[in-house]
Amino acid sequence: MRQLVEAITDMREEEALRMAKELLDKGTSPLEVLEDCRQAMTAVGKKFEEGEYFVSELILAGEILKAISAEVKPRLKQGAGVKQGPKVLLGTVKGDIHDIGKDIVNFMLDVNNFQVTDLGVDVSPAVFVEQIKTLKPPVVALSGFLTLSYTAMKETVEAIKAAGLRDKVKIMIGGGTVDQQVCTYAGADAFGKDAMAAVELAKQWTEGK
Ligand code: B12
Repeated sequence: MRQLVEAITDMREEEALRMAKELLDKGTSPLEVLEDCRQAMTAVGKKFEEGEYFVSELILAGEILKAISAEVKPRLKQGAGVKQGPKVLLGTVKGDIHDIGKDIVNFMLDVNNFQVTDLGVDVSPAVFVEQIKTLKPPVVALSGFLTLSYTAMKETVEAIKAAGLRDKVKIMIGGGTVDQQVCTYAGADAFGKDAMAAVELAKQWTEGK
């Protein structure tokens, strides 16, 4: 597994994809493969901070991760079919275009039978509000990887409040360095450190409903 982390970190795109496929084919848990990807992304982020990698490497890392995610996703699916679970409205907040973490949250919720509406990236507070009115989801999930996104999360929560909808939804936030402090700042109900945490929170908030 260590080798996969290294292949991604060193930008050996084809090799990384081949390795990931081989691991999955021989029965390695898809979640373990995702964990390797996460570790590699942390290493890539560090190299970027240290000036060894540039935005082009971030883009390539994003592409490698998307390709691997596409292999992982079908293996996590426990049979397609009409989703009947509670609705979750998901999106990356305004000003932020990171979507890899969000996409993983999307498919983990999806395989756990939630009906996810993914609004994509750079989603303005007004669009979240509009979609809450239309879809009436019990859970809203905001993703963001930039420090700037904390403000966007706060603005989104405030817009939901201003629209009189705050008591109709539970709001979770996550992505990158989001923690309890950011959660308090943004006025969200909880933060989750990974996609499984998102699933746990959504279950907790909707059980019995
Ligand atoms: C790939 C990447 C990119 C790609 C994104 C591609 C894509 N399609 O997403 C591209 C190249 C586009 C990019 C652009 C930029 N990036 Co960038 N990027 C990254 C990188 C390397 C990885 C992020 C990632 O996808 N990680 C993989 C996922 C799987 O990680 P994860 O956190 O474990 O995900 C889990 C949790 O976050 C959680 N989660 C996610 N969302 C949610 C939501 C909820 C509700 C819950 C509960 C949980 C949850 O679940 C996920 C799955 O388990 C990070 C470095 C890092 N270490 O994170 C920098 C990083 C986030 N980027 C950074 C920067 C600075 C930028 C740019 C400003 C660079 C530039 N100068 O242009 C731009 C910003 C563009 C914008 N407006 O958004 C900085 C942010 C610094 C900061 N504090 O603000 C970082 C930290 C790099 C660094 N160390 O400096 N980036």
